[in-house]
Amino acid sequence: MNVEEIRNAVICSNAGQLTENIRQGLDQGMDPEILLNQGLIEAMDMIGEKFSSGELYVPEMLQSAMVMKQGLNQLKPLLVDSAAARRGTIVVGTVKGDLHDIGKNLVAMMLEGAGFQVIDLGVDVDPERFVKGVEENEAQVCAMSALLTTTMPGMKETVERLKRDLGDRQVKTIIGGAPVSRIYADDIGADAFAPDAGAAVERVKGLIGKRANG
Ligand code: B1M
Repeated sequence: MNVEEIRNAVICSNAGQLTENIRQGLDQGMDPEILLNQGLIEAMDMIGEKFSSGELYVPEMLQSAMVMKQGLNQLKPLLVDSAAARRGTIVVGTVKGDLHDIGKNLVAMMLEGAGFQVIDLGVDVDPERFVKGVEENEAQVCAMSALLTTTMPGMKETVERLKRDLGDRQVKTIIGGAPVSRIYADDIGADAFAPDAGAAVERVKGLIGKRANG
């Protein structure tokens, strides 16, 4: 067993094979963090790139993300002081008044797949709950999704509330969803916009890097 076989099981969405590969890897004495970073996370990076370039579609990506999540659950108890928490914590939610969650779930799964700790606040999240979620979890990034033009103002309100209430904590914000654009993100002072879940992971990596470097 090697990490490539772990990656292949995720890419082929083969849940049974992945469980078996992880079990074998652990039996052989492989480090759980290597299985996570070079196996599961690298596989999701590859899937994210294929999705962004149009080689893969939502159903395949969702299936792989679910299989990856299962592998993550298998490894979680073995990851001493959580590699995910070290990489960064992201609060995710669909904004106030909006119940669409398929895209948001995809973004959350991909972020988790990339090794971040994800706190999913669900749907219909008002600005106060975003602020509370960021504060309570000491998150570095607040990620908001909206699918309705009528709920997009919830993003602006949340960006403003975060700046007002947590000013010196400098939490970064990223927004996305079908009606949302780069221009809108600039207009409301969000730090980043991503058109899809693969791009969201790349933007969040950039935001965390920027934050870490001050
Ligand atoms: Co609704 N709906 N819907 N709907 N629905 C849309 C969005 C709509 C475009 C359909 C249409 O009219 N053509 C339209 C919005 C029009 C507008 O405002 N521009 C619409 C409407 C009007 C409504 C209702 C008002 C209908 C009604 O009741 N009269 C109502 C509103 C309910 C509410 O939220 N308060 C409603 C309800 C629903 C359902 C409950 C039936 C269901 C949602 C089920 C669910 O999510 N659990 C639903 C669905 C399924 C859709 C469509 C058909 C599909 C949305 C979807 O899941 N796409 C949608 C039409 C469409 O998009 N073709 C539509 C797949 C998903 C993977 O894509 O969410 O775009 P998406 O996510 C992408 C990117 O946008 C990005 O990454 C994802 C993929 O990589 N992304 C991010 C998303 N969030 C991100 C965050 C990021 C970064 C990237 O960073 C944080």
